[in-house]
Amino acid sequence: MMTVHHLENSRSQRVLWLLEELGLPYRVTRYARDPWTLRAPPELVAVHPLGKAPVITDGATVVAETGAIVAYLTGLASERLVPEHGSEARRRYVYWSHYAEGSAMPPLLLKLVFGRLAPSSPWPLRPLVRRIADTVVRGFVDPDLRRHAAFWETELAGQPYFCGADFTAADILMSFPLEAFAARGTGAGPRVRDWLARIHARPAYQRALQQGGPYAYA
Ligand SMILES: N[C@@H](CCC(=O)N[C@@H](CS)C(=O)NCC(=O)O)C(=O)O
Repeated sequence: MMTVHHLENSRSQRVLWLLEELGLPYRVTRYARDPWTLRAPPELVAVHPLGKAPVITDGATVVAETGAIVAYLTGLASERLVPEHGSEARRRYVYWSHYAEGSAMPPLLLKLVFGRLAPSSPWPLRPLVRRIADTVVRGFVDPDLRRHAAFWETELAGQPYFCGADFTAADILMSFPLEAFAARGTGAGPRVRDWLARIHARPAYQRALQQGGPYAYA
């Protein structure tokens, strides 16, 4: 049976959710973050050299990177939750599957890192570091995030899911950046809030929460 190496409060929640949606058997090994650095514990390096979550092991096969794991798992499930080849929904599926980690996550991560700069600096430097960090966030990161948030609103206009009428695995990939964005209270729009409410109400999402333990974004 495959094992999901799951880090608390992390992207790997999406893999548990997908497995629940697909009804594939799995077991979970949970890892806690370091409370101060928030890094994954060194045990994860024994599973994959980058030491990040998610990673799945399926016999001798090790698959890392959420998008690659989603492709592996939907492949095992006869492409359920993946739109048909050649359709407009499939074109959108490929786009959103890459966008989630490639475009949406970087500004969210920058916001997280710059937010931690001042608190983790030696105290005499803190006011200066805070000013620099705030300048970068206000001048560069926040405008980018506002642009992404407006884009999500436009893309969800007139259709309930990112690829169209049907829920797909691309919605699962999009969940973490949108949850992280909404959790920061940085202005999620009405369509994103509605989409979040609908995905959170899915029974498979709720079952995945039971499997994963602490998750601050639901
Ligand atoms: N693009 C990768 C990102 C993996 C990643 O950064 N995972 C985070 C969890 S949200 C992690 O393991 N962080 C802990 C660390 O870097 O020590 C993916 O989607 O799998």
